[in-house]
Amino acid sequence: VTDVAKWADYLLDAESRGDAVAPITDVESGLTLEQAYDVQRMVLDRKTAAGEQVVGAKLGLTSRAKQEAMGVYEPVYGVLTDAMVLPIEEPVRLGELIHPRVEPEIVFILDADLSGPGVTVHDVVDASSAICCGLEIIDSRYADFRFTLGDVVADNTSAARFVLGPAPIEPTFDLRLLGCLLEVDGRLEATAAGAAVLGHPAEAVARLANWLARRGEKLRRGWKVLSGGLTDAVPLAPGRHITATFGRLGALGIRAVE
Ligand code: OOG
Ligand code: MG
Repeated sequence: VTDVAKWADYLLDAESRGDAVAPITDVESGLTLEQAYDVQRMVLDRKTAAGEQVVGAKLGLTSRAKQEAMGVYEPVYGVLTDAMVLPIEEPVRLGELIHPRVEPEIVFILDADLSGPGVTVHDVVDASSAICCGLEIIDSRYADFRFTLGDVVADNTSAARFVLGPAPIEPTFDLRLLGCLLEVDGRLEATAAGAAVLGHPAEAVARLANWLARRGEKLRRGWKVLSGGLTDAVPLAPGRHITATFGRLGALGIRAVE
């Protein structure tokens, strides 16, 4: 039987030491998706017991670019806490993390609860007072970012930090056509449109609300929901500067320091 508490401590320990560990499924076979979400939940419970507050949720592996890069072909979700908030203009401190990577995302700001089942794209847009651009800094606790579906779910889908764009706007236009340019040190690295995320980024949020219903949970008013990287992620290195420019949502940059 899977010892949920043991694996939660294993991952928390890797995070606090800043040292990557082997994927759980290298050590123990038979981790089910349900158990993986139980491990994720226990990691969160330990963090909230220590004073962290939940501020939102995230989806991962919602674009083909991300799925192919990581070799995991199913969308997943994780939880965001206040300890992961990176204020705008604040550099990413590499010493606090293991091997961070950055990815551009479309972020929904909810002004109503969303509880499944049956949540649609339309419901998500309706419940979102605003959307903004975001950069997620992911940092797998597993060596070389190598993991299976169950591993990445247990590890809160590599969540580490996120920064939100400065100018949220109402989602009153076609989000499928929202363009995204990703630049690294001023050089164009990747391009995408909103439709890269499951055909429509609000589809990701709708799926999340519907999955949460199975565990008796819901998306809450005030939460920020990251709909998933539109492009593959870019590794951070000292001095590196990464900028995402998103059509009507404007631009957002971050820089890494030791
Ligand atoms: C898993 C997290 C993926 C996204 O937006 O696709 C993710 C990983 O790639 O380490 O956050
Ligand atoms: Mg992400």
